[in-house]
Amino acid sequence: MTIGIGIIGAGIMGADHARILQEGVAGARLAGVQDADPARAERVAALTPGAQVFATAAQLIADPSIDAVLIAAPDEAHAQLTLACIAHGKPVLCEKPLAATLDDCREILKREIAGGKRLVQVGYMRRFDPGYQAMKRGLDGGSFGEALMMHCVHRNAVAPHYTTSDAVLTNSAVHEYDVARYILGEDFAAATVISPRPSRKAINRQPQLIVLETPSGAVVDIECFMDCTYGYDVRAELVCENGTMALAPNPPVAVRLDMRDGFGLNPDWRGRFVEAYRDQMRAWVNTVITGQRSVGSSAWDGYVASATAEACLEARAAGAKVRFDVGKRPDFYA
Ligand code: ISE
Repeated sequence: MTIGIGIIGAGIMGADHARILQEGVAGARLAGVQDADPARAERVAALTPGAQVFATAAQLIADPSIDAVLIAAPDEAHAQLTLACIAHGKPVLCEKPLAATLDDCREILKREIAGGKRLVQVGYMRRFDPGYQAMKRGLDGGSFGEALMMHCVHRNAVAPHYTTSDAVLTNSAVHEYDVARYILGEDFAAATVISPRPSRKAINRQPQLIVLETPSGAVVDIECFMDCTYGYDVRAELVCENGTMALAPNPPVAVRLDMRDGFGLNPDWRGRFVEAYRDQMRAWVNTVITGQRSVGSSAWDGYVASATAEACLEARAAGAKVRFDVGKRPDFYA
């Protein structure tokens, strides 16, 4: 069986997901593309023979040739498009964040539960990264003992000029909220956020230093900085009772060139997380075809990441530690 995937949004991420499908994902083919800019949709669809360009997202979602939908449209459109997929009973992989507001996240949970079928996966692809997966396996294996701390660094070389300090908490650091919670197996219950002064190269946003605490007492610190200029840099070290685990450099090859000795960096997340994006797609397609669950983030996980972001916004505004409770996971998402 080969399922037809429709991609909504043909920007940087939509085009990258289309590339993954073009390179070959067993059981799936790119069947349709839609974008507010039809020329952009044409360019992405043209690389796959038979892929159709749709005039509207509603037409793509409703079309019988589309078995499952990948949403890579702007964040503000995520909720409405995800709800439309649920209404049509079509599986959907929505880029993070699940929705732009917590109310919209809750509406998605409500409608998915009412429909009685798990249809939504959220694109928190780091769960598929070999490094984070090894960290989770190591912790679950028991020989490291309990996790005490996780130190995270998340730096973009450059960011679009409209990126705000809020977006650093709600659109970038959300990856760490999701993957740290996945590895630790616990939600967060307290947040503290400090904002250093901005880089003079990007004065309209500040780096963010976030400290999250779990109910059992593990602490996760995250430095999230959008303007480091030198490359895309993601690091994580898990400190446990008996030892530590850290992500290895990526690309995993040390080079000596031009009087330098060290590891190269990717310009952005697409290269750094190339395996994670590919394996996320494979796992999602497998879920759609077989109904088997993957480790991919559910709508509940997407809601929790956004609720954690909301607590971080509150903590920064308060200039103090904020305690919060994301609520009990409904049995539907067990
Ligand atoms: C971007 O939107 C992503 O999702 C990347 O994975 C993240 O690292 C980056 O900071 C975001 O701007």
